[in-house]
Amino acid sequence: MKFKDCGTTPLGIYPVVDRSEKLEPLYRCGITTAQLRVKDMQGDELEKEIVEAIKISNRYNARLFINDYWQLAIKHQAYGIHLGQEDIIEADIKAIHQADIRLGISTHTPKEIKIALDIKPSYVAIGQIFETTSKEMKYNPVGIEDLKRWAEMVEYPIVAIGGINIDNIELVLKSKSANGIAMISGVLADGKISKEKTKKLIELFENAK
Ligand code: TZP
Ligand code: MG
Repeated sequence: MKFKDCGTTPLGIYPVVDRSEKLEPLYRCGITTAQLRVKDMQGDELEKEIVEAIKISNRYNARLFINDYWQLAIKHQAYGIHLGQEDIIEADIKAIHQADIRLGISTHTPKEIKIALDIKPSYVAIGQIFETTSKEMKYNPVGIEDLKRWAEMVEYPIVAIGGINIDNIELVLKSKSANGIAMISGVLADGKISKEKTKKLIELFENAK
């Protein structure tokens, strides 16, 4: 059992958003990978949000990963699902595979990387690279040196996440360790998508290729 890959184009700048309405402005800037990470909805409201996000992403041919809600992602044939370490214990990994949906897995330590590799995922996310205020973290920041070292053990695309923004992305790019660079606050200004930041980040990513 091996999960589908994400194609030949690098995942690139990979925004993680809490609402489907944030996706279109990102795609208009040239973003090709995104994640819907909703933490405050349930029931019909949540399902509608997921359906809407998938619909917009399909329109832009973008690679949308649904965080956590793997049953709804299967039901609505999402491009991908993103799960954390606790989630992979509970989720039906086989059902996700059978639905032909890609799977990205979060990791924070070499031990977690090993667990993720056993699942043969579509990508392995490593974080938090730098200090982040967007999520409460159990571990200290990974930093660039460990990102480089750990990346060498992984034969899957790597997504670097956590505390990455316009001011420090060059450090991540210079490490040549990440196929995708995920961020929440890095693409925002006053809680809204910043087109200026997004375009600049894409430019920096493209120039580093
Ligand atoms: N997983 C690891 S760090 C993180 C998540 C969801 C938060 C990333 O947010 P930011 O604002 O890009 O640091
Ligand atoms: Mg989760």
